[in-house]
Amino acid sequence: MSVKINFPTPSARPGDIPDFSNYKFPDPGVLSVPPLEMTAEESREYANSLIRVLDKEGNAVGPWSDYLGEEGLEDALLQGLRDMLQMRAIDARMLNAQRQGKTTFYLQCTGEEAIGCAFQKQLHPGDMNFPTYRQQSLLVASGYPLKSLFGQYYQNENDPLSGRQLPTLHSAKDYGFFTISGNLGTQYVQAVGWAMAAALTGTDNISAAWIGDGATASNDYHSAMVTAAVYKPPVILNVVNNQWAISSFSGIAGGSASTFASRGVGYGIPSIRVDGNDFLAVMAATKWATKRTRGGFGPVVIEWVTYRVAAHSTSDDASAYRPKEEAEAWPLGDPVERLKQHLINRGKWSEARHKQGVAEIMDEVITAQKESEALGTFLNPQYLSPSAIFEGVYEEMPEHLKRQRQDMGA
Ligand SMILES: Cc1ncc(C[n+]2csc(CCOP(=O)(O)OP(=O)(O)O)c2C)c(N)n1
Repeated sequence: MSVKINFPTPSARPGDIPDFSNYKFPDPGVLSVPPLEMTAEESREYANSLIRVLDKEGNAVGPWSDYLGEEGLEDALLQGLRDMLQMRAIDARMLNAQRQGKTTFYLQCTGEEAIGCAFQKQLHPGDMNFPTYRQQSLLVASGYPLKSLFGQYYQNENDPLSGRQLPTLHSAKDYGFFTISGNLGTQYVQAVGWAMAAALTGTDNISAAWIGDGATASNDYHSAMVTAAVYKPPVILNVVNNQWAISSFSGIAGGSASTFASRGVGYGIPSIRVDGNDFLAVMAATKWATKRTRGGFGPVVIEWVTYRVAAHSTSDDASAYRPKEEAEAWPLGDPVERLKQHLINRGKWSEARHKQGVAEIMDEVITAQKESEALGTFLNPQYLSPSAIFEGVYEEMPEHLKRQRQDMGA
């Protein structure tokens, strides 16, 4: 007899038939809406199950559907569909742009659009997201100008950051979008700290921390969780479980042993698990979480269960580590198709209007992209003034930097 060690392996590798038989999802509509003051202990069922609203036919069912109410709902859903389509169009165009050498790097969020698009709409002005590189849908849904979005990807004169960040690492304080960090995990620490400051300074703003399933293995995630559990600041701790962390499946970060939401319970933080491909479920769960957090009931963990359809980034070949057909086999479907079907069932949308909508949105995106490309891309760079490197750090520029700027003649 010898001691043992465990090496987790995914259920399917390239060439295998995709296998999600280990994934047990409850039917839509079975979970109730808990009170805002729910404790961690009381949240166990929510942390192990899955909040779902849309059924297979695209109808909204159950208490979380009722929780959304009817007032303004159809307009919000139509807007949500538009936002998701715009996000998807940007993803498609930027993949091409990177392949053409117009930018160095892009990360698609295809398949995960519902999470950012529905979440953002429940926030108030002054709330702050601490996103990863895969939450650009928060920006899109906040009405961030396409001009600034593309400017950042191409690092041209429309880049609000003047080329000082990697393409895809946006920063947009006025849109509640804290500067993205390339170092995974740090956003959690900062979001918790920001929420503590919001409470200490007497605002009624909340923050939202974002992390991927893989990055929950980072130390920063755990220190942020302890701090949030102890001080109970107004923070929503989001874990986007899209099943893959580049070539590592979610089991490598502990996802086979327990759900990511149930870890929140272990820390003493009430936690819920939600179908991230169900726009209505995302909307309802976020409505509940923002009310709870803003209402002074402390932090909440949300695990969004989804699937990363695209490769990790434009530098990654996903076919090297997972079956090509895995995304299509994802049991919880595609967020755009599901919301589309729901709106058709409501009599608010049709296949023909959808086709037309997709084309119109793609046209808008292409027009904005071309306008941006005229100002320079990595293929035809139009260099920014060197004086830009001196700006944006100090409110009052120190003397020695003023002298350096003069020496550069900038
Ligand atoms: C601290 C740190 N370690 C490693 C990396 C390299 N890295 C970039 S993305 C990534 C995978 C992240 O996966 P996940 O958290 O699941 O998010 P996803 O990309 O799937 O959205 C890794 C390991 C990094 N950027 N920062």
